[in-house]
Amino acid sequence: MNKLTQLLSILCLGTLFSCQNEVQETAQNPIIKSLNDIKGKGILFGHQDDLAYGMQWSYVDGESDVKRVTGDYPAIFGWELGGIEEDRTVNLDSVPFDTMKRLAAWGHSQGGINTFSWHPFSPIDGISSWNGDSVVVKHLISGGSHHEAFKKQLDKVADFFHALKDENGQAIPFIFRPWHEMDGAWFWWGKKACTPEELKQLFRFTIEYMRNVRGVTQMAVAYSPDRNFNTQDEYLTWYPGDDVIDILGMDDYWDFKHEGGEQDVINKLHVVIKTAQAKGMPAALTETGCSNVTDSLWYTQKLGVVLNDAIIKKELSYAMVWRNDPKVHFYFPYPGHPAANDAKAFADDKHILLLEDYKKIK
Ligand code: BMA
Repeated sequence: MNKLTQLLSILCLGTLFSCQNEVQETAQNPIIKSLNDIKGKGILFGHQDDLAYGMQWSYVDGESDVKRVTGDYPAIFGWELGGIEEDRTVNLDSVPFDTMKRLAAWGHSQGGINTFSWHPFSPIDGISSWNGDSVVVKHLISGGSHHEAFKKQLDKVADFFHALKDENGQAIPFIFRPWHEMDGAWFWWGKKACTPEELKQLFRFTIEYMRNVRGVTQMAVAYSPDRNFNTQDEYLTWYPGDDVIDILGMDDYWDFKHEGGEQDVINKLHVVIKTAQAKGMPAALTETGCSNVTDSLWYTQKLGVVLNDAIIKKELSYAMVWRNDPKVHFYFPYPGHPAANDAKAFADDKHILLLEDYKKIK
């Protein structure tokens, strides 16, 4: 090959690769499309571990505390992967990963959307995620002493996602929401134990490794700091980049706890929404709730008030409450609980979409 042909073939290959990249980038995850399409038609309601266990039952196919109280399943099913990186068979909350896989596939087959959080044990010394003073992150990113060990953890998560298939053997699309609440001080990836730069590197590496090295392409990624921001700049302090993030979220339990705090939740969601609009992404209240639903009107008078705000009503795609564990805490009432009627009234609001409502609109 002479020099000119060599140069030409390099140029051709270059064009081929950049075309492939464009194709990959423009092939939109169906979840992102659904979450964008749903805006203004209603807000999808989600519940963590909904299909796995509840207040008087565990691992009964078809059961759900949301269904027991409202007559329908949530449209968003949340799951937790903590423990998978250590090859455990059950997660932090004792949910067997095989069962989780089966239930998530069932939720998908019914038309729902699955979202996965991940609170890993540190690959350095196995301490739990809830160690806000432990310096871990800088050892996991490129050049860090435990970078290779971290990759092995990511491989376990990628293996799980690859095994998440529908009845035809097709990969199930899902939301992945790692490294959340980084603006709080309770996780080893939180603000006390790493810098925004380190967190961004960790986040970027996680997603790039999963997508580019492990081929997990059916994944939409959510960014969800806790509620410690007031401005767009503050909200984006830890943001790893448009190329790795697809959904902009916020977790907020705290603001609901003080008198009039709904307005703070509304103001912060406005910041999330404005940022999401500028980026053409869906916005979500990725985690919220009132522990043990001690306020029997929390659903209509707190969460309902926030979700009925004019801008939020038009622009928010989903809101998810946390899990119902009788031994630890629960966030959705069960039949007979003082908040049950109110939660049903909340769910009956036309703008709040459970699974059947979502399917009719889709
Ligand atoms: C927390 C609590 C814990 C649980 C963890 C991961 O908010 O519910 O009990 O282990 O989430 O699901």
